[in-house]
Amino acid sequence: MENASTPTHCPYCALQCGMNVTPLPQGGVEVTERPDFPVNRGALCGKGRTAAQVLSPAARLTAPLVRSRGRLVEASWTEALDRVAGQLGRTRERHGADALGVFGGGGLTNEKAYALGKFARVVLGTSQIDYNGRFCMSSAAAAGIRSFGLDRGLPFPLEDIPKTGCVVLVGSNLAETMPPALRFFSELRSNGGTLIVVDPRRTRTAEQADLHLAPRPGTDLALALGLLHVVVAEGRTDEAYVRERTTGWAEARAAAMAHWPEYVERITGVPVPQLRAAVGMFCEPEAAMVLTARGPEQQSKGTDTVGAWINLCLATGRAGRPLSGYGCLTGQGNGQGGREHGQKSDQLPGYRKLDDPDARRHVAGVWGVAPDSLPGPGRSAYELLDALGTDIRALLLMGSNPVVSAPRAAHVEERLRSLDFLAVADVVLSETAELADVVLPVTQWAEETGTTTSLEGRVLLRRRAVVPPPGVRSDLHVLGELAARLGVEKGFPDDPEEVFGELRRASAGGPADYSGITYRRLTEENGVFWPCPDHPAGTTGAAGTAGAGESGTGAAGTAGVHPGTPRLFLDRFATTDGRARFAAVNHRATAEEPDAEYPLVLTTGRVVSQYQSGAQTRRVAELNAAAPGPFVELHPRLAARIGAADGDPVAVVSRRGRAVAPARVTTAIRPDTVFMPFHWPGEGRANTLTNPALDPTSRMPEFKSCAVRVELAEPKGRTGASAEVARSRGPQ
Ligand SMILES: Nc1nc2c(c(=O)[nH]1)N[C@H]1C(S)=C(S)[C@@H](COP(=O)(O)OP(=O)(O)OC[C@H]3O[C@@H](n4cnc5c(=O)[nH]c(N)nc54)[C@H](O)[C@@H]3O)O[C@H]1N2
Ligand SMILES: Nc1nc2c(c(=O)[nH]1)N[C@H]1C(S)=C(S)[C@@H](COP(=O)(O)OP(=O)(O)OC[C@H]3O[C@@H](n4cnc5c(=O)[nH]c(N)nc54)[C@H](O)[C@@H]3O)O[C@H]1N2
Ligand code: SF4
Ligand SMILES: [Mo]
Repeated sequence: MENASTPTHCPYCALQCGMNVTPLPQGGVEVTERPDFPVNRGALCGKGRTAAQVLSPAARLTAPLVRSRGRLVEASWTEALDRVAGQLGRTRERHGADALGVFGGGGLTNEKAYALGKFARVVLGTSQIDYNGRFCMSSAAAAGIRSFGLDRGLPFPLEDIPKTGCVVLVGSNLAETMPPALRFFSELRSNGGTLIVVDPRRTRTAEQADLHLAPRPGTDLALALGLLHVVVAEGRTDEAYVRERTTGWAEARAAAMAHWPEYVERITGVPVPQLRAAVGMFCEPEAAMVLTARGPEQQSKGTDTVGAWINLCLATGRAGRPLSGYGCLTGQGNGQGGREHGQKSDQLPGYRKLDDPDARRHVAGVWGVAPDSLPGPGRSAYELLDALGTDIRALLLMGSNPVVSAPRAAHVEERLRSLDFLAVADVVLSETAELADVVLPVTQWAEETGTTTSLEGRVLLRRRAVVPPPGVRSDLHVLGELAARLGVEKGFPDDPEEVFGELRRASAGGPADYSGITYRRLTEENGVFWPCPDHPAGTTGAAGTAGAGESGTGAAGTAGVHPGTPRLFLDRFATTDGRARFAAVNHRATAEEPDAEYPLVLTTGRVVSQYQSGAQTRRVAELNAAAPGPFVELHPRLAARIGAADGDPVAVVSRRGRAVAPARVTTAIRPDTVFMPFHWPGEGRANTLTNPALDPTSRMPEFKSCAVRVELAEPKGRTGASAEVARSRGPQ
């Protein structure tokens, strides 16, 4: 098996493109096309194509590291694991279980996310676990649960997109963030459908659109309310649908009516004729969709903002109907599954709630512990990071690089440094791993088997395709060894299929029910959409999972097993009464509006050739050549005002700190807004500037808007990415 080509999936984003991975006889590993996977049909972006380079021992960690006299030095696995378990145990004795923190990631497989959540609650007994998905799509998840009773990013497969009439893409730059998915939108347009893109920048995605709306960052809520106002004023409400399938319309309608188009134009900068044009394009065809990504979600009002876009779908009868609906384009490789199986602070596997007594009983039963022994909900990701060194004394981190990716990153870095003990499991020496007391080098995607759940809600099997270098162990192995050292001998197997078997049982009967999914099925089918209970379709009435009957996953559907659920909500929503709930929302300002001292808005995001904190992709030469470093996108008028030419180093200053990067002068951005990608550490780190103001429901930080000023930077050398870091203690 391990000399042949193995069909598997990309390690990076939530599209989870299919690819073939082949170890080469002369050494090295090749990634090739895999046309049989319907989502990408063989197409890969540059990151996927070059992913195998990070498997090379030259790019990654191959031995555990422990801190000795201030420096990280190689150690044996026994020494490293003893040290982690010893420190966690001692910290717990001295300060209690909640002094132990655990931080996970949406890139971890379902098996790992499940095991990590179980490890925190059963072995450590701590409530203090959360993960980076909180920084990603948590606002859309919260809004989906509020309106539909269930959060699955896309309630339909991507293949439905070309067949609808109009798609509104809100704050997604998928031409750069999910390039192979652009095909679905080009097909939509060649089928006669239309694409509306809402983005403060004229991105590569916006260039594909029939209509581009460019609101000021942080004003999508007003925009959606304004569009709903026009819908009502023009008599385009679907009254029968609203009556039969929703509740809460009167209040939502009243809120929209208070948002006159002219008022909305003043808030957003989007001209009234464009609002009317958008409503026409959205309402005329038989079916239409709204898809959101990080633009509207990463706001301190992200949940309400997504709620307002869902309202637009509900008022026009465009949810829970064929080829219509609201969806969130989830980002990380396992961004969907990673939010379902218990690494979130308030959650148990199967998307169950930690404070639900029935859920506690069920999962405690599977885990063989008393329900009362399970801790309650803990802090959200930023709040957890902010508590490091005070309430939380020791942290185990798996699958995230917050030194680069967390908001107000210099403060987070300082909090990490103030810990008594930090252990990081990673494949590379990330900027966060550099601060650790123990670094555990782990196996990666192509070296291990495990499942991920794509942005479509499609559970997929990533297969082991190559032999890992000696010296690395799997995350599951690490958790098992730590559990044993902390006195829990059983329940943390190395074998991912065994973990998945337990996850199936733990998820059975929950909203994200995986109990009917097996590794065998996943090797035979191109993924299975959850919910997929362990009995044939139609034999129980799992709330809101209607539509199961018309699955498209093929063979298994006929064999007396549940076929999975590609399309949700067609008969009813997952609420107790089966109706979708309008969200009662009003526009409000961002947490930090521009003022005289900080007159501009900074927004942040991604470029096609780097992934997230860059920990993996900055180790690939071809990607670095394409995207060598940070930059500040600014309008020519703003550039002229501060005297900056294209390429000049400019300083962006916020209340959190100062970052310096070359200017990229372009008319593709609003003159009142600057943009920075967040993939790099050091003086160009965008997150030195960002505001950790949190959404009250989702606890999502406001990555997409903060107040800044921009000035020509002084000659290189004296900047330092942040005053906050300069004040903190040096390396341990
Ligand atoms: N190349 C690459 N691909 C990736 C990733 C990566 O790091 N690199 N990461 C993956 C992950 S985890 C995620 S979450 C996805 C993210 O995928 P996207 O959401 O597409 O990525 P972003 O660039 O963060 O944001 C999208 C757009 O939002 C716009 N925007 C900024 N502020 C606002 C606003 O206030 N309102 C609106 N409407 N738009 C705004 C930005 O200009 C940007 O073009 O990408 C995934 N794919
Ligand atoms: N300013 C700004 N900041 C942002 C965003 C933004 O738009 N603007 N977006 C936010 C979003 S959407 C996200 S998702 C976060 C992501 O930011 P991070 O959480 O930092 O995500 P990654 O950079 O993917 O970090 C994953 C780390 O885990 C390692 N890793 C990969 N696979 C495995 C594995 O299987 N096991 C282990 N143990 N480690 C592994 C990688 O090498 C890497 O070091 O950033 C957020 N930060
Ligand atoms: S689009 Fe996403 S899943 Fe596909 S190859 Fe690129 S990074 Fe990988
Ligand atoms: Mo993300």
